[in-house]
Amino acid sequence: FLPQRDQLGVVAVGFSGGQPRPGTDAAPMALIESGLLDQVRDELGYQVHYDNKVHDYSDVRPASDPVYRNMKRPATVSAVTEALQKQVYEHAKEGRCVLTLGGDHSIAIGSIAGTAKATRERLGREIAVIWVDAHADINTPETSDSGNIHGMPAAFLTGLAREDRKDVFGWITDDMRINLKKLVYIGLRDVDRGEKQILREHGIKAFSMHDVDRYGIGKVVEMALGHIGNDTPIHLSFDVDALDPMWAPSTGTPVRGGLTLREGDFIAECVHETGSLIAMDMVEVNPSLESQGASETIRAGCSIVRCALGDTLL
Ligand code: Z70
Ligand code: MN
Ligand code: MN
Ligand code: MN
Repeated sequence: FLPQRDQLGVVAVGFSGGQPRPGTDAAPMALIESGLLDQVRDELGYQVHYDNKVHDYSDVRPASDPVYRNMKRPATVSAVTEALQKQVYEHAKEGRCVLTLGGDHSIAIGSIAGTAKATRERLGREIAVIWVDAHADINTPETSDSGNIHGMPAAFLTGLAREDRKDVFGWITDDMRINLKKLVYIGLRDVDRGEKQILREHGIKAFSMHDVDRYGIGKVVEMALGHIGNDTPIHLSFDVDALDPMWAPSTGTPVRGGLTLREGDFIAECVHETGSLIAMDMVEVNPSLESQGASETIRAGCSIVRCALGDTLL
């Protein structure tokens, strides 16, 4: 069922509207300018399908966008992620592995919806999602304190959050949704009270930093992959704030006590080794924060993407 191993679709998403800080919109260009796609092409041997454009989706953004059901910029995030869903779907249905460069984490609504739909059509299979993050991003509009949609993508993707209005995620159909049993987290350490209740109530598999400390990253990844099962197509959604701020300071919500860069790379290497990676997101890099840490953070993001795509130490 694998995507053609050597074909990579790339979508560069210059979007920061899922949270309040500008800057994540500049991340795709920063990652690409630092040589990421050249390395993937020249060193890892992929044929890269990229339209040479960072999308800002200005053509689909609504003129006005008031708060709705506690969500900030709901129609904007909805329109951008709907357009992204179509882009990712088009790559994935050709059998390409798809790399989405964000952008804040709200964009995972579009990227994961696109791979879930394409994988059902191509292979008749449900995808699994490995969500590597300090945060669970599974607030519903009602449980969210912030109203920021980058704290909600997992809720919309699993159907825990639903909305009929077509211009506010009502475009998400069942074939784009993911199974709560096939979502697994690694790296959690800043989870809201309402989110903890959601994780518990639905028995969602989650490995926090406490588990990483207790078992070590090797065992945690083994357990995470064991939970989703062999031969399940995997979408890896990697929020750079899963890494400790020592390695990735330039992100909107740095949280101490995170993964080392080596642990982040290791997760990505193990996902690659399964042979089941069908798509990946790299999100929440914000080059405009912590100016002296921006290049470190960009390097970290590039390293994790390369590892997921098959860069090996030996
Ligand atoms: C909080 C909220 C979040 C990233 C912050 C924070 C969510 N749970 N996600 N930074 N990447 O606002 O819902
Ligand atoms: Mn996130
Ligand atoms: Mn996060
Ligand atoms: Mn918090």
